[in-house]
Amino acid sequence: MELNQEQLQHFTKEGFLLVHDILADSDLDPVIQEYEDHIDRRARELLGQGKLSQLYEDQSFEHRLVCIFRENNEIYPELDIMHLRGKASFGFLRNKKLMAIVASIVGPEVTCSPIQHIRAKLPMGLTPGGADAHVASWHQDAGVTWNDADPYFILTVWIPLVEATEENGCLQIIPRAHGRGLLEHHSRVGVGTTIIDEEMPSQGVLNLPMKKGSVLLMHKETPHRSTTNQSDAVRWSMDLRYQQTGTPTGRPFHPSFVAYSQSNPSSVLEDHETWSKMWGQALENSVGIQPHRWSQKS
Ligand SMILES: O=C(O)CCC(=O)C(=O)O
Ligand SMILES: [Fe+2]
Repeated sequence: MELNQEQLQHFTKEGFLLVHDILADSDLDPVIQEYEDHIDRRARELLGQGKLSQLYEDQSFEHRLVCIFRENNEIYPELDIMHLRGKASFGFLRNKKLMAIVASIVGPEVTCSPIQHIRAKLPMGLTPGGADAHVASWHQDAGVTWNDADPYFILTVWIPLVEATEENGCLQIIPRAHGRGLLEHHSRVGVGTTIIDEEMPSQGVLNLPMKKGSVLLMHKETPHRSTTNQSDAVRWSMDLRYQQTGTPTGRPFHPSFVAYSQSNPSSVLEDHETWSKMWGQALENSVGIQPHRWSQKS
């Protein structure tokens, strides 16, 4: 379903659009299953190695990881799109319903940016090392690319895999704060890339609790953040970025690919193995490259 005029106007004016109930369980559950399968496989390994006391098989998607991590959290760094590189996740990046709404904003030639994540946002205090990369302080997504992408539009798509609530750390955004370009950010150890105090827009903050099946579209200049997960379950979500084919992603050292094309459908990358290999090689070759432009201060 393409976006209608009213929805497009809302996006242009507000810098975001919440599309309710657009994805069905059949769109999202293969991705969830892929993560459940990986967690199950790794739990069995940990059990075999004496690092886990039980499998917690009867626990839900939101709770099983919490039970496992209370004992051992070594699988935490594996849980993201570029690390797991699963077939269902790759397929979802080209999901037909998603491509229809994305193309409504980006245009008919769509590239999937490598700035893509699945986030298992843990209950506060459970992350290895204490700090949580999924608790994002105020930033624009324009602030996490290199400057080659600055002149170009990039669309962020944020998708909950379970209900996102204020309690478990849903997104908060500042509407109508886009259109002023990139604000000055800095990068702080343990906090991440953040808009400097002097540049923070003064408009009101909007909390965005979301149900599974809804999708948030966001302009790359819209300031947003998410707070800690105060619940006892994992807030699973996905955040993807799309842009017009041919424009730089701001992450030249990571692989992008054509996800949708009206003029040349055969240019769409459908081969899972090729995509997985591109990521594997890029991760090996990009060790030590700083993905953001702001140098880190302590
Ligand atoms: O998922 C979160 O809590 C923050 C994610 C974020 O900043 C983004 O998707 O751009
Ligand atoms: Fe972000």
